Amino acid sequence: PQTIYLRDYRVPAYLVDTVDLRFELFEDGARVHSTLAVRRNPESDAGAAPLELDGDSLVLESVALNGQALAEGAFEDRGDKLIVASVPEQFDLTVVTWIEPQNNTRLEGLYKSSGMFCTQCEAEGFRCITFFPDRPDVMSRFRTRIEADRSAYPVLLSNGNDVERGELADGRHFVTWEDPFPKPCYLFALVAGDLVEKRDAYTTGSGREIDLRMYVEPRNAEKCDHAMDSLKRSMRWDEEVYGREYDLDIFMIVAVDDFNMGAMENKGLNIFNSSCVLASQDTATDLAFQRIEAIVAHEYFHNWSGNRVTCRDWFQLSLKEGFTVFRDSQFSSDMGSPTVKRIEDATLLRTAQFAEDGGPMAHPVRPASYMEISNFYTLTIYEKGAEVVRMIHTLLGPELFRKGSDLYFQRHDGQAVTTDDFVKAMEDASGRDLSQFRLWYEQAGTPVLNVSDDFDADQGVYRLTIAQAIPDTPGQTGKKPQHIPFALGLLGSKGESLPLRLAADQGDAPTDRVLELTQAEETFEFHGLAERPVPSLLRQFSAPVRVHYPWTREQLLFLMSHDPDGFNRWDAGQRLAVDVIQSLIGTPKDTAVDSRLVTAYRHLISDSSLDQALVAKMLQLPSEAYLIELSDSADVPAIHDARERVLKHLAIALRNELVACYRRNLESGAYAVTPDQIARRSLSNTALAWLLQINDEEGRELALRQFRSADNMTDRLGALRALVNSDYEDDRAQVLEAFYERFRDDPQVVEQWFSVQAASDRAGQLPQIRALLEHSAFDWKNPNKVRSVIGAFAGQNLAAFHHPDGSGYDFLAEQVCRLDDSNPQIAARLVTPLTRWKKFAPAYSERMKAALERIRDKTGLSRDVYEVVHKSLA
Ligand code: B3K
Ligand code: ZN
Repeated sequence: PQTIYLRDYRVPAYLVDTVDLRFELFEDGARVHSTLAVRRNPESDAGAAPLELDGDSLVLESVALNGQALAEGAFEDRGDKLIVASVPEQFDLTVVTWIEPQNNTRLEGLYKSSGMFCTQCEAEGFRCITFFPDRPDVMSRFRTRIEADRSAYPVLLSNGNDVERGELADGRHFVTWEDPFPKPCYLFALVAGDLVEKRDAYTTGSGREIDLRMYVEPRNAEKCDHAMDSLKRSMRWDEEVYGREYDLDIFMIVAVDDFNMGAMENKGLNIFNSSCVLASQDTATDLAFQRIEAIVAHEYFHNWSGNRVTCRDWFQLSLKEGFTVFRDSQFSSDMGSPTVKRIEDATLLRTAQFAEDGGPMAHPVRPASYMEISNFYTLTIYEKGAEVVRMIHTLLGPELFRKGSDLYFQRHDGQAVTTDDFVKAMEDASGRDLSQFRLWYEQAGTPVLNVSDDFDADQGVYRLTIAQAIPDTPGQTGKKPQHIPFALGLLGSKGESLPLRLAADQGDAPTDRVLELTQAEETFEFHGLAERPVPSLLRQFSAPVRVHYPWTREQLLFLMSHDPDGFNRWDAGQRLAVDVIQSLIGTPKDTAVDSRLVTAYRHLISDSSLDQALVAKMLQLPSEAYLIELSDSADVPAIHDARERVLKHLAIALRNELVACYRRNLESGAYAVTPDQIARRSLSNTALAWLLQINDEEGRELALRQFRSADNMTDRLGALRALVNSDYEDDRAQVLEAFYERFRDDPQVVEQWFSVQAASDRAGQLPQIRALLEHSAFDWKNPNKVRSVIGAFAGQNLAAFHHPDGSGYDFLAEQVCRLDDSNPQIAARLVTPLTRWKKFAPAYSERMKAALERIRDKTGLSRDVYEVVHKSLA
């Protein structure tokens, strides 16, 4: 496969002003008639170059120029390109293609999912529908006529407004849609199916009435309310916080079961993975409710950050994704608990994005090259990209940031632009110089900050020295220092916040401030201190960096209970737990666990005056994945064992407190997804899980009772998970069986049922995983099922996946090869755990590498998997 480079970017030679589509949908295929109004791009120096259109898996039926059929020889069909050698300056091109949506297992372009037709065009799926200049800087107005059998496909949808509908012969009908906004073809969407419609309405700030519609399969009709409410909250929030109103008269959401990712922001017609939009108290967990709210918001926010202003090319993907993730995280933060949201974002970043940034696929937020763009929908583009925008927000402050986003939207409305245009708007609006800051887009790798300090008691001066270094990543060495906002505070011995008085300060000094790091090493002096303070570093995780500072356990315990910054309280607890667990790795079973950890957790569990949402987070021990990420030569079974020993030690020591905590947080009153109730359920389910880790009989009874009587999925699944992860084998079998029987007709719940088992070290050993793949509810064609078994096993059941005999690796390699033929995007995603082979102790890494080599040697490897595997082995 070819590598595409950013430096080779050229403006398109031809533009397409309008696209007129006619889809004839049948059971054995679809005929697509496409008429493009094409003209030479005045900004291109390509002159009278041949017209080149992209294509993929198309059967070309005819080509006509200005209505005249082109003779053989006047055009060339190379499969991936349709080339018309000589074209006038301006013309209409009509292309007719035949495609087979019913056989499309890649789920790119037009395909069928549980009987309905749907599309996924980002990034390069439109070329699987018809020949077209499939690149985001070609923006066109689309008119789409869909024809299909009326009884099988009563609902026919596309972007924009429905302008015409009518009957056709043979029981067929048609609907024509018109989207007044020019858009890149990756935002095109079509849906045809037998769907129920849920309607609602929203009145914008300027008084426009918007029709809100959700389309779902009839069995899901009762699972739409939460998404609809989330949508309305998102629309209001984007007006209030960004001054952005919705622009079309209709906003539609469709749920489909077979979908490669979470959802897609097609203009006016968002398409969602069912699991990211459908919810009811009985079937969705708190986590799912929150996820749905965030994804609905994310896709809605794309209407401005992505659709109205889009990307010039796919190297700029983070322009829309980083910014939109930042926007949705601000939204979630405003809707729930800001500290908890920040903890969740930082956890994802530190666990998974840092791992990506330290692995063979590391790439900058704005990559310089790729082979397959689908492989670049990554945590770096999305989450680190969002952190980069967040740092701009921190550096500018909310007012100037808003000025910057207003300028960005106003300046670039209707355009396809670059991340640099975004930064420029922020600079122009604020007057700040962000030239060094731009390195965040160009340099890959996670900066490491080494912090040291000393206290000059005579002068009352506390010196903080911060050195930054960015590790080498594939193709990038010798990196320059970056511009890093570093938030901090200093605490006195009673836990009071001390003034942060720099030498230049006059008047009152703040107790919380943001230092701006720009040098490889710099020292900050804080004056007027009577005693050596305890530093609270990188508050709110103000930059996506690693911080090393020689904290003592005493200092961490102190910060855990005194830091006014909730995020850093949590962080101190995590660092302490990491330190304790790490010190136990490879030690004899009876090695003592630091009793101070028990005391600290006892305090957390028992003191109900603490912020319970924060406590719920603080009680989660650092995950195995995070512990692996922190080590250089990971021995996973040893990490697993050390972590489990700490957990069991805490559970035994705090057994009575756990029971009390469980009872105190038992829900009373009607179920609601509020921060308070979420925290209560999280606490009671954590208590339950811990009690079952130590085979506590009372815990077992509580779990069984909760499983039977729960009125919501969070508690039902919490009990199920606790029992599945326990040694009570009979109970495990019984609750799994009962759960399945009750929910077997609900795919979203069955996915949960699969993943609870696949992620469990008790229920998810390899033979059991293989049995799950044979289960009648498993479906190789459904990405959610694949993720819930294979993805959960390799990504969450780490001790089983990293079995010393290498069987977990072989298993994954086998499944990747199997999926590569049908769905390369999903196959390439599944490879990820193996790509990290260098992180593991030699006995493991050698076997992981061998598994990668087996994938590499498969014949007919897709470009997607090829890129990931070859880069990992390089
Ligand atoms: N923009 C889509 C992702 C498309 C992925 C294509 N492989 C969803 C989102 O980020 O909103
Ligand atoms: Zn997005």
